[in-house]
Amino acid sequence: MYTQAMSVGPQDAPSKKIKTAEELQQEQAFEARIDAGDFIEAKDWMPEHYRKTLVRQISQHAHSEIVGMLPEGNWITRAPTLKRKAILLAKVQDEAGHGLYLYSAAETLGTSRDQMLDALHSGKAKYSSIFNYPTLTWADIGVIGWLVDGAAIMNQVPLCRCSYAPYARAMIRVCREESFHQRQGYESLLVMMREGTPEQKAMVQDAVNRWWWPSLMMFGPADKDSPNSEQSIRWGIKRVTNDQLRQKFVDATVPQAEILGVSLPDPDLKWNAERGEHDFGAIDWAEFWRVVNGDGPMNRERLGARVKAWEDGAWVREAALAHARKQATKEQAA
Ligand code: BYC
Repeated sequence: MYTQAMSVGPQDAPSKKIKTAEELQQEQAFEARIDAGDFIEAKDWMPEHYRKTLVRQISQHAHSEIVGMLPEGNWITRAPTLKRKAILLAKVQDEAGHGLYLYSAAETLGTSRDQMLDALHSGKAKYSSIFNYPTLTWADIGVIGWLVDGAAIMNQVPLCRCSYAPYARAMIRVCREESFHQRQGYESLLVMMREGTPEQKAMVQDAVNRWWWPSLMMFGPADKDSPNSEQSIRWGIKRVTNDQLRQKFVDATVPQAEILGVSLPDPDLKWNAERGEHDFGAIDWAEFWRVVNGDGPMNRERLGARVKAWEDGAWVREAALAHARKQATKEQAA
């Protein structure tokens, strides 16, 4: 079993130790496969840094799905109708499923689920900044579907072509479900904006104002400040850069906002005919890093809820283990 550290980043740059001729050959063969557009399977040889980068990204993605259940889960008991409650329940359950596909994909790289969860609970592993903001009103649930799942799809569709095949396969299933998530959010906002009271419309606008900038931050730091992007693009782990995806998201979302009848809270947002895309205002990167580094409005609550769920579930894990041991003893005796 591999026991690599969870946090890999620029500080864990590829090992500087002198490589043997065989290692060099393996590396060249691997790079040639990547250049040829081959997909890498779990049993294939891969550089240690490729493996670590994938464990980092996939496990953080899995953590985001599981932590992402919390802000929306907060509204299940208060959904306004049975229909909305059933949709929200299904969506939140889907997120749990996404987490499970992704933990399984990361496990194929030799890191155990316990190691990944330990890294989350100890604060060593990251999860998406977006889930550290509170869900204050019912309109937040529609806006999360529209903007947060919309940003997630934009980021995740290219991951269906990730060079690591088990991750790519997991992402195909995830993306199918995410597109339902985005549509249900948008549809619920359309109903509020077309049939709602002035107060309900104002509630939607307020939620858009609060979620717009954090949604743009989901794509990660600007390319020039993204330490992992260059190598990840080189290896076909990421197919599109953070800034390119952010731009595509803005361009896709502006016309949707117009149809909804909401404004986006950015006075600098405007169509640039020369570039054929929208210009938009400066992102508050100080806020982004504050939230990523644990000091957002809901970081403590989110992590606290995950740690509590892990501790409260100890008896289930113990019971399952005791049952498995008993079965194994029975089988040995037979
Ligand atoms: N939040 O060099 P960079 C969902 C970190 S869940 C926090 O650009 P990379 C949903 C980054 O990890 C959607 N941290 O990194 C669920 C790195 O730190 P480390 C989640 C962030 O990996 C429930 C450092 O900043 N989606 O859709 O090349 C309900 C430098 O960044 C963030 C995924 O996880 C952030 N926003 O690119 C509803 C997609 N951004 O690790 C919806 C998979 C950056 O070096 N992940 N950091 O310590 C990715 O595509 C890439 O990992 C990222 C970052 C684009 C996020």
